[in-house]
Amino acid sequence: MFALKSLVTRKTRSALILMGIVLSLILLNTSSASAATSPTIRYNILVKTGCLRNAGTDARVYINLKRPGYAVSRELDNPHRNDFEICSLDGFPMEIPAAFGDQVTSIDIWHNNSGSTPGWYLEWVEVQNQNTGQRWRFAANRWLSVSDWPYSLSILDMKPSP
Ligand SMILES: [Ca+2]
Repeated sequence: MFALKSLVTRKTRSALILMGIVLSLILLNTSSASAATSPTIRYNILVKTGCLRNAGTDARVYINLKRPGYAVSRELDNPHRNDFEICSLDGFPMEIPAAFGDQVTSIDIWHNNSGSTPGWYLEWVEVQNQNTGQRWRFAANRWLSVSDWPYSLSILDMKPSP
């Protein structure tokens, strides 16, 4: 009887120790996983290229999303896709630090004038906050080109269209 009791206790004890090891492994794994992923907000950037002759570009295009005191800069590029072709609508998903917040008050957009006929006719940009569903439309309707009016490769501090 005594022998049986001590056997059970020993078994129970080893089972408890094993459970403890498994639990700490799970906890360790969870905490390292959450440390690796800092909080982000998902945005989507929609870009409409105009339908005028030579409106498309193969230049590299960049955007700043801005709110007072904070700007996030990204290149707009879908790898393995020819973006910014004439008349096309291109979407660019992006994750930005949650510290940026939910509101976009203005954007900068520009390109590096690379490739053949890099002049680009931009109709509009729409910034979509995927977390809140909010959207901001930025109307451009102009060339970003060194050879077409207003002879500039950038539009800075664009405000959303009313
Ligand atoms: Ca691309």
